[in-house]
Amino acid sequence: MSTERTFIAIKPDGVQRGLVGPILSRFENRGYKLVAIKLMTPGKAHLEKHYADLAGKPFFPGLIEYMNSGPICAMVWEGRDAVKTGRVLLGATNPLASAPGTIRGDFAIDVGRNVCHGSDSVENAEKEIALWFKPEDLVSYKSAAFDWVYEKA
Ligand code: IDP
Ligand code: MG
Repeated sequence: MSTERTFIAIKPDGVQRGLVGPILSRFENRGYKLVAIKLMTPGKAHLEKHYADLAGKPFFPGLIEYMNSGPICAMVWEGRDAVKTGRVLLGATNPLASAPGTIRGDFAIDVGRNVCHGSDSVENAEKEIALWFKPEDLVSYKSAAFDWVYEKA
């Protein structure tokens, strides 16, 4: 386990349904540190790049249309094991298979409206952070809660 950064996004349905605060709180409450946040509508080409691995899937055009349908709240969260634990906080891709207590398990029903995105590996997190943010968007600071969240640095 190590200090990692993960790319988390609140998708257009999450933003429109007023879930920015509740979703963000899950990460804050757990002890992760917010290092970048931006509300944006990046456009089709950017979204196709973000989901390039899924370009061959039958749901790809619908996925791009969904992601392009409104503003997205893009974030970077930092902390121990942030990538894997971020995925646990999100829940399963299909919200019907997500445990209650997870974001998708509490706020979503359809896989095509599953309110949030989270990087699935450290390597992909780095790629996604580079796609969505400029290096100077990532703020460097020590969280006041750090020594209360972690036993050892
Ligand atoms: P993930 O978001 O949990 O990492 P991926 O397999 O990477 O899941 O798929 C990316 C996104 O594509 C999902 O979050 C979901 O919005 C959408 N998606 C995945 N599978 C389906 C499907 O079978 N139908 C419609 N949309 C899907
Ligand atoms: Mg994925």
